[in-house]
This record gives sequence, C-alpha cells and structure tokens, in this order.
Amino acid sequence: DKNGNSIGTRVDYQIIGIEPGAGIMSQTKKAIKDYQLKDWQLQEGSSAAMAAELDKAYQNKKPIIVTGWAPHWMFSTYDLKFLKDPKDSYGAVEDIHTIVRKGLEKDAPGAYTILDQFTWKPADMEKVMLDIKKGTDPAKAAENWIKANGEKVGQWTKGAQAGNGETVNLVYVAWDTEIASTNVIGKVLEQNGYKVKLSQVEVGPMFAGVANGSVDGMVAAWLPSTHKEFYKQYKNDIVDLGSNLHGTKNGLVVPEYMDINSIEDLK
Ligand code: PBE
Repeated sequence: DKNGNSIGTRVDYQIIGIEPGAGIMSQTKKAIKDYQLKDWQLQEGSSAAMAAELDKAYQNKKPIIVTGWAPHWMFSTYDLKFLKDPKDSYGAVEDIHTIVRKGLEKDAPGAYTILDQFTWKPADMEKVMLDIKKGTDPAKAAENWIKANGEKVGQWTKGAQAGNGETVNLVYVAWDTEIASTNVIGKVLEQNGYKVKLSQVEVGPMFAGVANGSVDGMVAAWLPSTHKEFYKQYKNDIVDLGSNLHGTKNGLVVPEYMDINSIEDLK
C-alpha cells in the first residue's frame, strides 16, 4: 500500500542493485514482475557501492533493501536476512562452476588438473572474503588461506604436473566472492610453476573470453540459474569442469531490524 508508513515509502521504492550485467539483476527484474512490485525501481551500480550504501544505512539503523548473495562477508559483519522468495524468482541453491577454454588440457595439463580438482566450501570462501574485507590485499588473503589449508590444497594439486612458467590467464568479475576464489586458485597455480595473470572484466566478456580462447579460464560461473543465459550462449565453445563450490544463494537482503520477511511484504 502507499500510505506514509509503507516500506516502499521508507526506502523510496528503491532496491539497491549492483553491476547491470550480473545475473542477480535479471533475477531482481523478474522478482519485480513476479511479485507485481510496479512502483519499485532497481538501482544499478556496483557491488562495492551497494556494500557502502548498506553499511551507511546499517550504521544509522535506516531501512534498506539490497541485492545480496551468499557466501558473503556481509552476513558475518552485520545482522541481515534474505527476504523469503515464495515465487522462486531467484531460483534454488546453486553451484559455482569452473570453466576453461578448449585446448587448455593439452597446452597446460597441470593447470587443467588443478582447476579441475579445485573445490571448497562456502565457509572457506567466506574466510578469504572476510580477510579481504578487513583490509588484507586479496593476493595476501589468498596466501593466508592456502597456508592454513594445506591438506585441502593438496587435494587440488594431487597428480598435477608442475608448470614450466607458462602463463595462465584467469578472468573474473569484481564480485567479492570471485575476487576471493580467483585469487586463491591463481596463487595455487603460481605455487605450482605457472605465471598467472588475473584480469577483471564484466560478466559477458568473462564468458566470451573463455569461449573464444583469448583467456584460459574462470572459476565464477553461477549455475544453473544465475548465469544460464551466458551458459546457453557459450556452452559449445567452453569446457565446463563442474562445481567448485556448492551452496550459493541470491536474493533481496535487508537488515534484521527491518520488520519485513518476504518479498511479498514489498507490495
Ligand atoms: N553475484 C555474485 C553474481 C554471481 C556471483 C551473485 C553477484 C551475479 O549475480 O551474476
């Protein structure tokens, strides 16, 4: 309803979004349709700007609605909740897949094996994300985690031929989840004889680069829903090495102190 105290009025009918190409942005547009939130607007921006706005609102106990995802450091930094999504606009719990270019297995078999064997848990990723959030340089945060998790890393490198200084080009988008994972796997490849180059790109070019072979791979494909359009477009030109993490979630996120619990409450 539109009376003065409605949640819409209090947040100016704004949902704070992130980069326009992100899957969570299309999912949110779908949610706006599915729940008939016709007065609402999805604000485009960046993951960093979204986090800054959330922080500002939270410090002032102001209402705010953001597009959010887990794993994320924000859940251990603030008391937050996902709004319930009974219409399933955001899909179910997902996996993050590792995807490499055709020919990598032949050109850099050790790197291929390590990328193929890379798998960890949401709690692992969260540790790295939180370290970065606290100000540690991403490469250093990756090193810290690797040092503390030798056994896990040993499973990824098991049986992998060492590199000979070949360059491995990895691409990623500046989402906090992907900054963490890409730095960790990049550092592991480096420690196994490869020269690693990390490039930050937009989500479309990330898939396109692996598909056209101009880069070697990425660990950032959220499937089956978030990136399904990209996956559909490029699936014949890429090598999908399967899940590197199970248990992600996308949705609308608000501070616990807000008195709404479901996307339906926005109507
Ligand atoms: N995210 C983080 C991405 C995938 C990784 C949820 C912001 C997206 O929406 O495309």
